[in-house]
Amino acid sequence: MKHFTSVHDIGNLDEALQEAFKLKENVFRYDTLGKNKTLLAIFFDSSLRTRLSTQKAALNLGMNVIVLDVNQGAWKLETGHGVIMDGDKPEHILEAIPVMGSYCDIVGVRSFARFENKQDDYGEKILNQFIKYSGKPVFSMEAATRHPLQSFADLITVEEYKKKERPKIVLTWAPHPRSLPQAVPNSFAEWINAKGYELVITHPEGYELDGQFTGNAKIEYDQDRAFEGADFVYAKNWSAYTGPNYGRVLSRDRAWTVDARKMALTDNAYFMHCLPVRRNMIVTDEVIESRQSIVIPEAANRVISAQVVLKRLLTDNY
Ligand code: AN0
Ligand code: CP
Repeated sequence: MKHFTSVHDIGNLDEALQEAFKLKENVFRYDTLGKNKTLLAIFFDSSLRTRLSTQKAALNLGMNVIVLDVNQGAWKLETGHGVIMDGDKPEHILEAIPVMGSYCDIVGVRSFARFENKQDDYGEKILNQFIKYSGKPVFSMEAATRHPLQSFADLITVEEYKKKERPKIVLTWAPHPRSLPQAVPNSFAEWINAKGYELVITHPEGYELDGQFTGNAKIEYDQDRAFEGADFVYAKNWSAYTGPNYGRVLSRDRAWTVDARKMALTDNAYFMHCLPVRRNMIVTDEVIESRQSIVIPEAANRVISAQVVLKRLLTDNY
C-alpha cells in the first residue's frame, strides 16, 4: 500500500479485519517497526479522535510524531494556481507540501470539503496535491469525500458486535444546525458495501448521496420503515450533495432525531455514530446512554484502524 485514501487501497477486506483483530490482542507487537520514522499529522480542520488515535497508533509502532494545525501558527496557505498572492495568504501549498514532506516519512492529512467548488471537493484537490508533491506515503484522516480510518474502525466494531452472519445496517440522516460534509456517510456506505452487508440508507428527499459510494444500497425515505429489523443504526448528518443545493442544509427537522421509539422498531439494534455528536439533535440522551450504544468502543477502535494502516505503510514503503 503506497497511500491510503479509501477502501480500495486496503486490498482484501477480510484479511485487513483479521489483521486488526490480531493487532488488538497485542498493540505493542510491532513496537519497533517505526523506529526512526516520523509521522507528520497535518490538520486543516478540528479533531479530537483522529488527532489522538492516530498519534497513539504511531506511538504503539515506535514512530516519532509531529502534529501540525495549519490554521494555528503556520502560514495561511494559498491553494489556487496562478493566483497573484497579494492577499492574506503568505505561502503557497505547492511549496508548503514538499517542505512538510521533507521533514517526515509518512504524512496524514485532514482536510474537509470546503463547499466552495464541488469539483475541487469531489476531485480531492488538497489530498491529491499531498500525494503528488509530498514525496511520501500519504493517508487520509478525513478528506473531502471520505473518512476511511473511521469507516474501517466502524467495520471492526460491527464485526465485534454482530449476531448474524449478514446484519442489516441502517445509515440514517439526522438533523444538525450546520453544513457538514458527506465524507463519513460516503465512506461508511463504501466500506459496508465492500463487506457485502445489507445496507439501507434513510434520509429526507434532497439528501441523496453520490451513487459511487451508495452502490446497491436501498434508499428508503421513510425512516421508521428503514429501521424495521435493523441490527445496527448508524446516525450521521450530512449536507445536500445533489445539484445546486450542494453543501446546503435543507432540513433541521427533529422528527429525524434517533430516539427510543425508533430504536424499538429495530431488532434490538446497536447505535453507532462517529462522534462528535450533538445530543438531542442527532440522537436523544436516552439512546446514546443506552446499553445498545456502542459509540465509545467504536471510537476506541480508531487506534486499531490507524495502526493497521500505519503498519502497512511502514512495511510496504520502508
Ligand atoms: C465532521 C464531519 O461531519 O465530517 C467530522 C466527523 C468525524 N463533523 C463535524 O464537523 C461536526
Ligand atoms: N470521528 C472523528 O473523526 O472524530 P474527530 O473529528 O474528533 O477526529
